[in-house]
Amino acid sequence: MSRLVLVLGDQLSEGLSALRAADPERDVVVMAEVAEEAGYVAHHPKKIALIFAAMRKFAARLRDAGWELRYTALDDTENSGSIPGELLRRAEELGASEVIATQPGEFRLIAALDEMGLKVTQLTDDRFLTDLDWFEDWARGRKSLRMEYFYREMRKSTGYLMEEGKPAGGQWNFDHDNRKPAPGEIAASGPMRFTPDETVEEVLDLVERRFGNSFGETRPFWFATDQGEARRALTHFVKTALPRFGDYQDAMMGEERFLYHGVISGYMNIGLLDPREVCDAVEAAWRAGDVPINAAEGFIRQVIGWREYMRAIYFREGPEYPRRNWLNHQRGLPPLYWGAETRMRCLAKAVEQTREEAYAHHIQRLMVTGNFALLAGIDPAEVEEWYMRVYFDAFEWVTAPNTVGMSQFADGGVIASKPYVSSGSYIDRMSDYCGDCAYSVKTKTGEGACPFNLLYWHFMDRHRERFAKNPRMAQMYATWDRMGAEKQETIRNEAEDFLRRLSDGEVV
Ligand code: FAD
Ligand code: DLZ
Ligand code: SF4
Repeated sequence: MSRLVLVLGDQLSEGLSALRAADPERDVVVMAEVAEEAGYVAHHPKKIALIFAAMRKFAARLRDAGWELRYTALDDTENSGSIPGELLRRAEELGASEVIATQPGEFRLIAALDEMGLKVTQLTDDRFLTDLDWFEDWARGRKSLRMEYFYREMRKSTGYLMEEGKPAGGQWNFDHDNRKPAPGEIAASGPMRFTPDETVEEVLDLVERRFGNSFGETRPFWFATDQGEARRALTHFVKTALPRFGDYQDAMMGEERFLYHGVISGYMNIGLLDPREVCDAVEAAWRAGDVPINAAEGFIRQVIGWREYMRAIYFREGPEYPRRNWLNHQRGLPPLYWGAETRMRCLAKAVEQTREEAYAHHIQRLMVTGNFALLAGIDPAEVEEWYMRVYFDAFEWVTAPNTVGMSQFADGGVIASKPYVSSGSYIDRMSDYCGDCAYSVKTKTGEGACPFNLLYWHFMDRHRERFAKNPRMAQMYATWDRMGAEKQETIRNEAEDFLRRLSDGEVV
């Protein structure tokens, strides 16, 4: 009797463990565009288009490779609307009683497969480099987990950028060489853009019709939608942007959306690129002398370090992790996150590019939209939902630890050793946003004061009990204490007034 082989929309890899375990002679692959996955959050239309187009092309590839396949398009009249529903329908149609799957990247779907009443084998997703049992052993007994130590283990076990057992360049981490401010101009053309073919056009029409009211522009659409295109995008990145990636990793520019970033996270997360091939390409460019060590190390650290670490934390912490709220932040997400008018140029530009591209780079996510949400005390569950909705690379295994943990400190410090908060001066140093802003970044209180300046101290003050003992924050509390009672009171009052106006829906 044939078995069903489930391939999800973020499992588009020929080497997927479920496909490896199956037999093309007798087993049938099931792929389905379903309302439940497209609707559990109102994803950016570009993300849905990327996934559906890539699913359709991957299905064609599997058929060409000899697999028998049942594909359900979103508009199919028989479509049951969910992954378990489609598996049950196909099981009945084909007389199958067993499903082979690669474990999904979200607890919700793992549980749904377990509970659906067919025998489902969920295999390890070994597209990731970290064995989760190994991570558990590594983590157990440590007082606190820090990415840096995990990363060193990953460097040793993968051998990336290692020379005779030692880190290339004599250091594990070149983070200090990754912090140049925004350059005057950019010497790269941005990510490789692909003209939509017939399949992509069909999907774009479908998405506009079914999801046109969601936040985000569907067109222009230029993402890679198959493995070949994604590989070309990777090669283009390594050649044109990677050499300067290290220097300008943290820089932000109002009119340059991509700077020297890869814009490949979405391709890795849905399986069009394998993290190993990405790191191989980066290491080869460094060995050939085409990119400096701070760029190669900085990039590989993100992929074998942060990306793997975030996933391992998600699975270790469990299904309740995305709902944590250690700081008890309760404010609703302000409409400016959905494009409502704001006078804060940094936020306006980050949200504008998010709406148009379904993309913002790491520092925009962490130090602009994330920083503001944390300072303003927004409910982290609403923040997490926003990130899930708006980015092309958002899947719970990676979005939750980045937002709930790294960005909002809602896990109480599982991921970050201190909250990622800053006043306007950090944004000013790393970007060209402030020059044209209605607020003045140099003004700390009073007329025109940058809201980040006020909110930063308000955050420190209101959470003093939680953070005063953190040695990494002691200096900031000493600065706050030196300000004197009168100045502190002014900051408190002006910050409260700003937060009240924010909650009242005024343009701030
Ligand atoms: P580059 O800057 O070129 O970096 C290279 C690669 O490193 C990325 O492609 C990505 O695969 C990996 N990487 C870098 N940092 C991280 C990280 N912190 N976690 C995981 N992978 C990382 N990344 C996602 O893939 N999906 C998300 O939903 C997501 N949400 C985020 C939310 C917040 C609040 C923050 C602060 C970060 C988030 N990130 C997320 C991490 C990071 O911002 C994106 O991976 C990166 O911006 C993707 O763009 P890029 O490919 O141009 O990355
Ligand atoms: C994100 C997504 C979307 C929008 N649509 C589908 C779909 O129709 N069919 C499918 O198999 N997968 C889809 N996905 C990806 C899943 O949501 C993803 O596999 C889970 O969230 C686990 O990471
Ligand atoms: Fe953002 Fe403040 Fe700079 Fe304006 S002045 S862009 S609000 S940091």
